[in-house]
Amino acid sequence: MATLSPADLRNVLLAGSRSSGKTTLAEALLFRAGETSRQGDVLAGTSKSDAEPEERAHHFSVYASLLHATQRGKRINLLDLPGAPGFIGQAISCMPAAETMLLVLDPATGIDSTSRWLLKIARARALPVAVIVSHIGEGTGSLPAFMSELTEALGRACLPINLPTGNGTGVIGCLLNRDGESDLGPVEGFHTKLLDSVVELDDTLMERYLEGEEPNYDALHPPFERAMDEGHVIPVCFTDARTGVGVEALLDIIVQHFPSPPEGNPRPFHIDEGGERRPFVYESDSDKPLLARVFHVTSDAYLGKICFVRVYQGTLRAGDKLFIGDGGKPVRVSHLLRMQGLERTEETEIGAGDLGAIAKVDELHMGDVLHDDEALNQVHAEELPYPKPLHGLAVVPKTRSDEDKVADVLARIREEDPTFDAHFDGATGELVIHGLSELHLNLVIERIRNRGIQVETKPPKIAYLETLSAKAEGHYRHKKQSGGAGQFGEVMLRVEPLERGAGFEFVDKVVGGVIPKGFMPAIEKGVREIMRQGILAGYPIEDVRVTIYDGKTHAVDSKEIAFRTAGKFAFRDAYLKAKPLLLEPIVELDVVTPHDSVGAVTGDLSSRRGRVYASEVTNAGSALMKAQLPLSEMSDYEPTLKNMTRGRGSFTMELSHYDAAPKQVMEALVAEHKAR
Ligand SMILES: Nc1nc2c(ncn2[C@@H]2O[C@H](COP(=O)(O)OP(=O)(O)OP(=O)(O)O)[C@@H](O)[C@H]2O)c(=O)[nH]1
Ligand SMILES: [Mg+2]
Repeated sequence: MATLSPADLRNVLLAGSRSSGKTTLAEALLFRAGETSRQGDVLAGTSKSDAEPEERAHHFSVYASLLHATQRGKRINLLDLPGAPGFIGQAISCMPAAETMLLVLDPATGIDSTSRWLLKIARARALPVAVIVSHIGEGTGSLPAFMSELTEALGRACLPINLPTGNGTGVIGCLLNRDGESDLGPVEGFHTKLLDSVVELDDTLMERYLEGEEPNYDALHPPFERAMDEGHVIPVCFTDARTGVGVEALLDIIVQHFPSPPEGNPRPFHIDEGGERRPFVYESDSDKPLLARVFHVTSDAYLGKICFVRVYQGTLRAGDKLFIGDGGKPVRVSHLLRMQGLERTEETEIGAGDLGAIAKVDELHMGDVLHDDEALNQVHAEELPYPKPLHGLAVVPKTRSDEDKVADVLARIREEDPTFDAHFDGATGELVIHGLSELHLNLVIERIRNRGIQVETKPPKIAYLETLSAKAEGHYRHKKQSGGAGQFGEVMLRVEPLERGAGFEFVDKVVGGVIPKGFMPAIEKGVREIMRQGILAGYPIEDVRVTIYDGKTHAVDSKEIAFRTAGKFAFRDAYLKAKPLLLEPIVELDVVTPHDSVGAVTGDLSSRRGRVYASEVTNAGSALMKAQLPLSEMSDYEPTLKNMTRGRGSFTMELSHYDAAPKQVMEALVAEHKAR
């Protein structure tokens, strides 16, 4: 496929809440652009992007898919993202690959908590947004109310660029056209509002416009595109992906009006030099040194690891030897792919501004920066705001061989998904996985089982922490001097609480060499070991300063193992005197519900030890509530919320902080630990 100039490319994300119509819209865009001969369908299992077994089984997206279509000689790269809140990690990792986020909204759902979360992240990263209102074929009677909800949520920058007509059987443009009637009223009013906003960014254009001159496309494009970059205009388009209404128009709008790679806000990179950090601005130019970044990772039975990359600057060529970050040794990139869902074609090169994939390079990982010039060794991409995985599940493989295979699959999923974690919990002997939601974890389990591996799961274990709330001293003498080589080590230490989140500090205050420096690492190792295991209830101990202030050594029998043991038990001695506490994770909850459910939702939250600290009702009748509550009280929240709100409530949650657990909770956990 031809390498296009960066100005002829458009990279867009299809984001939004579950079932808002992203995948169906992607199929419609591909079909209308002549890329496919039949429009695929999610329910029939024929869509290009929901092609993985788990997606075919459930009829919704689980993995981000990269697709492309050509319209008017320009290539649109589409990233179709899954909408369930548990998969938001993929939207976050794909954001740096695109110039525009198309937020697809079904008016029947309104602007739920996932959409609000996506908007917040996009805004914080200066990623321009356009709103696609889907499902207009189902009638446009409710659209005026929806439009006011939209303005309330996104601000006055939200302005239609086209409008539905004939009760959603057509669309009519309102940027370059002022005539006609739409389902939302005369086109002229919308045209004037949009133009008033756009010309504000160009003084000369503004003057001529005020004198009555209608600007043409060439005059309007630069300020329009800038208005999108600055968030001054958030264009709204109307579509129905089932009937095809507005789809062709959307293809045109994307290529004619939305930012190309050189026009869009540059995605943030920085360069670290001589201890200083300054922004690094790339140029969307295929002849410059290469700068690319991995934004998504998948695997394939035949090709192994596939890394999706965005080329920001320069050209990625098959056969090139490239540097990964400042990793030193270059790696050879032999296979470049252009993706159409799971279908792929080999490419010889991917130019600046374009998206593609690299196969079979094991050294490449999610988020890696690739380049071909040692001068770019210190260029780093900005950190992405991934939420912490909070839902836990213990996985029990059936047989020894399942155990090995599970470890393999989990390692692969960890590579692909920054919001997934898997680790072996030494304290409980359990293999524990963590993800963003129950659905997120269920799909991981399904993926394991789809590979013929047998596993059982156990209820989630909450990630409690232990800490202490007072200063105390501890002492332990480890002595084994009967028969054979002896062991001796004696440690006196002090423990004291540190601020929440401070972690661990280890201080050596021993004077006079009563414990030689060489044994300090062994003592620290012993302390860390027992802190990892926990003492009170088997959870890791955090936020503690440990000061070693005295001890004794034996000229012959003192060795590392003896001090490790002494350190461990001296810590235990001190810890039990230092008023230990259990800390529980508290989450920040954003709930969107119809306003008449506020009472029920609040009541339910307080029965879960929750505190609602903000509640606001929008003109459209939705209530936006903010609450904090212990993560342990969140089980079954999703079905309960759906029940209380006739299916309309939605929520997102993120870890807020850790707080001391109430006495009853602590006692129950201590008892549970003793019984194990
Ligand atoms: N009538 C109508 N139905 C639509 C439209 N868009 C999507 N649908 C239907 O809505 C359902 C969900 O559509 P999807 O395209 O899978 O939604 P999605 O946004 O990709 O969903 P997730 O991948 O779970 O986030 C399917 O049954 C579609 O056929 C539309 O514009 N009009
Ligand atoms: Mg989808």
